[in-house]
Amino acid sequence: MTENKKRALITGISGQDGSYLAEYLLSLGYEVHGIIRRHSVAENQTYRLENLEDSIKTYYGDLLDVPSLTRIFQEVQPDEIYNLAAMSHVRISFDMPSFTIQTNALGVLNVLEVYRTLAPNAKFYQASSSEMFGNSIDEDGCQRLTTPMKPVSPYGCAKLLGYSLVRHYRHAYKLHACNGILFNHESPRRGSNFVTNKVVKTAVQIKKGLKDKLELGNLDSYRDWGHSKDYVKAMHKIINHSTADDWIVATGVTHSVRDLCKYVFEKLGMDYTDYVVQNPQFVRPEELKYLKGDSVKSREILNWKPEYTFEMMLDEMIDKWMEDL
Ligand code: G4F
Repeated sequence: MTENKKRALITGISGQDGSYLAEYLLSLGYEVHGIIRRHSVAENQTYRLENLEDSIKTYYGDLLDVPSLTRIFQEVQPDEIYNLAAMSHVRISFDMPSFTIQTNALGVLNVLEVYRTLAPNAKFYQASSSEMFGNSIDEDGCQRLTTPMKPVSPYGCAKLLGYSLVRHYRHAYKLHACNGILFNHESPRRGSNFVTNKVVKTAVQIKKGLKDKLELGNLDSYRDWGHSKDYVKAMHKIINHSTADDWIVATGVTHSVRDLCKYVFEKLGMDYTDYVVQNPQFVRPEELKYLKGDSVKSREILNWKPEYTFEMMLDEMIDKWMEDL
């Protein structure tokens, strides 16, 4: 690794966003370092990074293990820190509330403290989430920076504390610490227990005669779904804006889970109503019903806009599963 390149440190580099962000930063000439957690099946922690093995440097660490963060920060001396590591599954956060709060809230505090003490001149990006809004909706049907945040899951509560800590550290210690409030974003690299990839994968399995039904929870919740590749570009614009601030990243278009099923099954020449059944196991104790983000500030000031539509993104995911299965 060379001396004069900008150094980026990505926590959660092995995730969907981490892997796309690493690729994007490499394409911009960055030196990319990333933190991965130990997993009992070694391949599972790096399969999204297979093509990047020779181009990035990874370190074992964890947001809850401050000595590991200290060691990594001392070694990397990052210019930009992207804190993407999290327990990212909302329904599972009801099963593991304590772990979720520790990782997604206390973990942010840990990384902020190490940042403040060891790399205060670096820029910091926090992966904040539209799940923080809960069921607050402005009169025009959108969520924006001024919409009250009233989370309805352990995941959302933890993310709200992380978001608040980033704002606090920015103001108290004059750090360049930013929040990107990202609405749902998907891709062929999405875990197959999130609804988009679960629907696409199972529909393809049904099409190929490998399964006969798709079990889902709530079909009537709405989400503003974008593509992860577009959203990692927004992260880079956010951290590099002249002033540290909070930003919404969203498409401004919303669809229900039912719309998603309808599109995917129709694309494969099937009728979703013949295959989709409800299983209470996938219904949440409290549901966030409707998301539609107003990202006008990011579009006007950062000059960011998504390239993928909902349909283009799903087509890409369908193609991937048609090839893989
Ligand atoms: O795909 P999901 O699990 O995503 P969710 O809960 O909206 O969270 C995602 O977006 C957040 C941003 O708002 C991120 F912060 C978070 O990390 C994550 O990326 O569920 C989407 C919708 C929900 O309403 C859920 O109830 O789909 C509904 N759904 C219906 N059946 C299901 C299922 N979700 C999953 N995962 N599995 C189902 O069987």
